[in-house]
Formats: sequence, structure tokens, C-alpha cells
Amino acid sequence: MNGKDFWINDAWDKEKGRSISIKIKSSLESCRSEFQQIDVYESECFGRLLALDNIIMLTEADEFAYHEMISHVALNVHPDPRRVLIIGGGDGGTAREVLKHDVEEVHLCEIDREVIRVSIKYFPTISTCFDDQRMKVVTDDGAEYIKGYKDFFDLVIVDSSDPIGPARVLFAEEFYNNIHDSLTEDGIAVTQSESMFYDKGLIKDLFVFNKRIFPIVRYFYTLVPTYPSGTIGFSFCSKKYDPVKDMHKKIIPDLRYYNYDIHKAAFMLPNFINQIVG
Ligand code: SPM
Repeated sequence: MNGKDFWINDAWDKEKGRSISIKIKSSLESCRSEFQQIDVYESECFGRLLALDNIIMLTEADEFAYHEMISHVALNVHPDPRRVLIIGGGDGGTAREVLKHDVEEVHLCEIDREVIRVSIKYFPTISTCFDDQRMKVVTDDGAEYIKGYKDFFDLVIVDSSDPIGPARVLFAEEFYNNIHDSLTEDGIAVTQSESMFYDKGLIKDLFVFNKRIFPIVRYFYTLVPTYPSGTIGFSFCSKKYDPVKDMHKKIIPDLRYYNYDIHKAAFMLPNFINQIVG
């Protein structure tokens, strides 16, 4: 940095010949964990930023658009979600949203304890979940942890990083079979499924095998300016409930992105992605 302009680019996308850049004011922490490079920056216009292996995971300015949508859509479809598992999500943002509902227990299984540590230290408005009595925090490989549960969770949320490095196994068919088995008979899974503009091949693969595993599989998306293409999507995998027809209108306080019209609109897809997931 040293007084010069410093920009962070999404490393994975840069390799593919495209880039979003965010101007950085200062580096707050830079460390190498057992699994990955972890960086926390103060950015010029998005607040603090967390990057894993030089790929942007979140910024303070737009994280709500991601964390609200990965959580509240399914929590407003399942009539009575009691037990929730979050795989990944070590920053705590997804759990913060889940805990706004009347849930009994939330298991958070993050492979990298250093992600939890830096999130508690540098992102206090995001990592609020870690003091909640309903939380069970585990540092383990989510792909292994889920094998210990059968017919147990009402909702499984996979808040993963990209399908490279430690999160690669979280995009495999075997993992989704294990998610299916861990869910109760009317359970739902929501999984981070990347950009409909940039990751069509990945989304196609996910939908081919998930349609064999779950009776109802849909793609929905949210808008996040600091992710490549400005949008990121999720797979909605359900044993019983339709994400739109079975929507409930629960009262949830303090939301900045999610509302009932957004819930429905998020499943309305452009033709090019409908052809892949439809
Ligand atoms: N709790 C926030 C964690 C973020 N999880 C999703 C990050 C996905 C970033 N992928 C962007 C695409 C880059 N190739």
C-alpha cells in the first residue's frame, strides 16, 4: 500500500480474463491458515472486506443482500424450522439471519477456525451469532460432519466459498446425497450456487444430479455488487415444499433486502438460465 493506490481483484475470475476491482485503504490482517490465505481490508467505499485466497467473500456494505437471501427464503417456506445446519459461513452472517427466526438449534460447521477468529475480531456487526445460546459451533469438514446426521435437520444451508480449495467437495453429488439424508421428511437445503452469468456449467451439473436427488429443485438469485457479475444464486432443494406456492409471510425484523415480493421475484429467471435449470 504505502501511499500508492491498491486494488483487490477477484483472483479466480481474473484468471478467466475478467475482474472487478475494489480500492483498498489499508490491510487490517493478512494470515495463512491451515487451509487458505485470509485477508481483511478496509476498502474505500464498501467498508471492511474479507477475502479468502484473494477471492472476495463479503464486504460490510453489501453482505446483507447475500445473507438475507441465503437464509430467509427457505425459513419463510418451511412452516416450522427448528433445527438448522450451516456449512461454511464462518463469518457468522448467515447464522445472524437464521437466528432472527424462532429456531431451536443452529449448528455452524466451518472448516477453518481462523475465519471465525478474524470475523469476530473485525466484523462485529456480522459475527453477532457466536454468543447466542442456540448456536453449536464446530470446526470440522462439513462434508464429513453431515454424515453423522440422518433425518435430523429441517434446513441445511451451504454458505461455501468457491468450488476450488477446501470447498470443492461441497459441490459434489455425494455431498448432496448426504444433505438429503440429513434432512427431515419435509426438509429444505439452500446452497451457494454462484453466478448465472459466469458459472453456467457448474449450475448445470448441480441441477442434473440434484433433480435425481430432490423432488423440487429451483434456482434463485440475489444482487451483490462486489461479487463478479454483480449477482449470485442459490439452489433451493426441497423434499416437499414449493419455494413460491408454499411461502409464508412471517414477521422478521430488521431486514434490508428480503421482502415477500423479492422472495417471489428471485425465482423468476431469464431465459438463458431457465433453459439450464428448468
Ligand atoms: N458468508 C459469506 C461467505 C461467502 N460465500 C459465498 C462466496 C462466493 C464468492 N464467489 C464469487 C465468485 C468468484 N469466482
